[in-house]
Amino acid sequence: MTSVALLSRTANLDFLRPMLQAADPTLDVCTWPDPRALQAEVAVCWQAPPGLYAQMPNLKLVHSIAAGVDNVVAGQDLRGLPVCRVVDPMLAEGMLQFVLWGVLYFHRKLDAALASQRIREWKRPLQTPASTCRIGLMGLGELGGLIAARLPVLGYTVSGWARTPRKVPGITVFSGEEQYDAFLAQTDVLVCLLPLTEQTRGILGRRTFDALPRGAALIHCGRGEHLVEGELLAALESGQLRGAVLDVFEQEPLPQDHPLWSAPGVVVTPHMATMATYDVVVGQVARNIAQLRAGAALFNQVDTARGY
Ligand code: NDP
Ligand code: OXD
Repeated sequence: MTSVALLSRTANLDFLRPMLQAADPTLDVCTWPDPRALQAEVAVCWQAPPGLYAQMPNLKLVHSIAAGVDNVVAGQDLRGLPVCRVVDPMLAEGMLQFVLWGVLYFHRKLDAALASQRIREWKRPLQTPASTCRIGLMGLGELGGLIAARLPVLGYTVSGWARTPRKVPGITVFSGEEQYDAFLAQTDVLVCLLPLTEQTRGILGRRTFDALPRGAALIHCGRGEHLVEGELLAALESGQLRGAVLDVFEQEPLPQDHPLWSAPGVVVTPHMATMATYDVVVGQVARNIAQLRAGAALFNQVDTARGY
C-alpha cells in the first residue's frame, strides 16, 4: 500500500482519486485538505499549497500532473525529494497545433483581416511566402523540439534559443545570454516555450521586445510570470510589437477587469495550448510509483537545481 495525496490550492483534483485507484488498487489516495494528506508518501500536484511538503514527513516523491513543475516546487522545502513531470507525444503535438495556428494568424495576416471585418472594410492584406516569416522558438525541449522539427517542413524559416548549444537539422540554434540578442534580431514571430525558472522569470519584457525587429509578434505559451504585462502593453502601444497571442497569465483565470482582455492586438486564450489526457497523467504517475517501490529509476524526473 502506498499513500498518495492529491494537492492543489486552485483546482479540485479529487476526480483523479478513482482513476489512480483503478490504475493501481494498492494505492491509498486522498485529496487535500483531507488531513491524511500530511502522511502521504507521494504528492500528485498542480499548484501545490506553498510550504505543505515541510509538513509531510513521509513524502518520497513529488509528481506534477503537468509538463511544467514551477508551481509544484515554488515555495516548498524539497529537501532532495525527486520531482517528476508529464512528458507525452500527444501533449507535444497539441502544442505544435496551437503554435502553428498562432504562426498562421500572424503570417497570413488574419489579425489584419479580422480588424478589417470589425469595421466592414474589404481590404486584402498582402501575403508573403512562409520562408519570409522568421519564427524564433524560445526553448528547444520536448515541446520546442517538436515544433523545430515540423515548422521548417511547411517552409518557415525557424531558429531556436536554448540554454545549451546543439545542432538541430533545418534550423539555426542560438544559446545562452551571449547569443540572445542575435536570436531576437532575426525573429519575426517569437514563441515562448520556456520553463519558469529564476533565469527566465520576466524574460518577456522591454529588453526582449526592443531587440526584436519592429512589428514582430509574440506567441506566449510558457508561464504567466515570464511576461511583464505592462511592458508588453507599452510595446504594443508603440508599435514595436504588432500583436500577441497569450495563453498563460500571472493570474489565472485572468481577472474580468484585466487590461489584456481588450488590449488592441492581443488574443487571450485560457491556458489551453495543450494538455495530456488524464488517462496519460494517471498512467505516468502510477508507473512512477511502481518505479519508486521497486527502487528503480523514475521517468521524467526534473533537475531541481536547474529548475526544469
Ligand atoms: P523542457 O524542459 O523539455 O524544455 C525546456 C527548454 O527550455 C530547453 O530547451 C531548455 O534549454 C530551455 N531553457 C531553460 N532555461 C533556459 C534559459 N535560461 N535560457 C534559454 N533556454 C532555456 O520543457 P517542455 O518543452 O516540456 O515545456 C516547456 C514549458 O512549456 C513548460 O515548463 C511549461 O511552462 C510550458 N507548457 C505550457 C503549456 C500550455 O498549455 N500553455 C502546456 C505544457 C507546457 P536546454 O535544452 O539547453 O536545457
Ligand atoms: C503544463 C501546462 O505545464 O498545462 O503541462 O501548462
